Amino acid sequence: MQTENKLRALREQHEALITRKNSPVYCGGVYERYEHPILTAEHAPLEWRYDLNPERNPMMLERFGIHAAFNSGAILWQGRYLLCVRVEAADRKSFFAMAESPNGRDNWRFWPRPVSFPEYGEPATNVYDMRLTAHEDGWIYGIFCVERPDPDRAPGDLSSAVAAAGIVRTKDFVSWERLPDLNSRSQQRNVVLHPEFVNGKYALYTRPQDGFIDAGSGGGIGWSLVDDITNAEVKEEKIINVRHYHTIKEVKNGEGPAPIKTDRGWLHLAHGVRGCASGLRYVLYLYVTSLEDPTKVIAEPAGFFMAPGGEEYIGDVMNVLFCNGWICESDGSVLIYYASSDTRMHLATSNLERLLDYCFNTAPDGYTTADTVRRLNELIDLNTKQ
Ligand code: M1P
Repeated sequence: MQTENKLRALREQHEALITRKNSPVYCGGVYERYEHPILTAEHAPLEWRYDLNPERNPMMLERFGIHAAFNSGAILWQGRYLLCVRVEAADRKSFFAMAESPNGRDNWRFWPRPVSFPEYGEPATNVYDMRLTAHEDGWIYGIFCVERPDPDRAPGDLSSAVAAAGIVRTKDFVSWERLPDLNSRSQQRNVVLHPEFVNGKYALYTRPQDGFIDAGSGGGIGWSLVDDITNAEVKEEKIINVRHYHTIKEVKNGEGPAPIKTDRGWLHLAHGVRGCASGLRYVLYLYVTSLEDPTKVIAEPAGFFMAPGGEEYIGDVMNVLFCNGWICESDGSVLIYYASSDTRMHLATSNLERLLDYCFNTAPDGYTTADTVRRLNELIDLNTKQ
């Protein structure tokens, strides 16, 4: 009886969490943040965490620890709002799981089983951060980071790893075809497929890096054209969004979700990283590239678009906002699914009109205090003359 009561309480708490009301909160006008996280480790189905049989588990104890639900790819597919969530188990391994909401805003529920697809080559130690792209070739692609131990690590070094881009494709999010990993001279993370062919080729946003953590000489977000996605190779790589000293992206940056096509250009969301006394700080920023030449940045406001706030600072890896999924609805509403501190998922909402206004009417970085003060005085002048 006691076991049954515990089980009933668990089910009620879980349902209450999933169906909790969540509302947008004003944050200065460019976007709204939703009050509560939209997905957390506690949203994981009870069937994943407990043996629900009272005889086998009379104390109703957890049997499988789920630690975090974060960095999710997103897509609006056949009217269905889907996230491909990075779920992290207590053993530090990440896996992918689909979650669905009736409206893209609340009531997110995981599908009953995690995503599974074949390995490619040496089995991965860890996989994470899938970007979903509905490509004009008719497939939905998922590109994600594949982590394996560094074969050249020094004896006793148990942390050196190699990051590569894994590629899968699907038409239903249930069966996934695994393609060969992206062949690249450098390590790669944050690789994203552009949704359209460019000059008849697949186009990838890349992030070349010298080491597993260190972007090093990799100057920023790269761009590479690929002849055959079933055998993808980075032959030439052009840096299209550069890092810069004393900015929000001086240590590294990375493309977020696939860009959204608008009549004023391709709208991009990316993350920028800087170092400080408390470690690395990850913030989100926006930029726009030209429709005629998607490698040309035509707008990029100075500084961050979103940075950690309140409880978002706290988590497994502190001071991190990361986004690899957004959805643009037919009326131009934009749903930004971002994660905080490698722990939980949140939602911010905006629309194309506001995001493009922000991009084109916020001055770019001038890289000096003098320029920042000049821009501020310009605004004060405008307001004083009114
Ligand atoms: O811990 C912060 C992020 O670190 C990595 O991102 P990047 O390669 O851009 O530094 C990834 O591991 C990411 O998943 C994580 O959120």
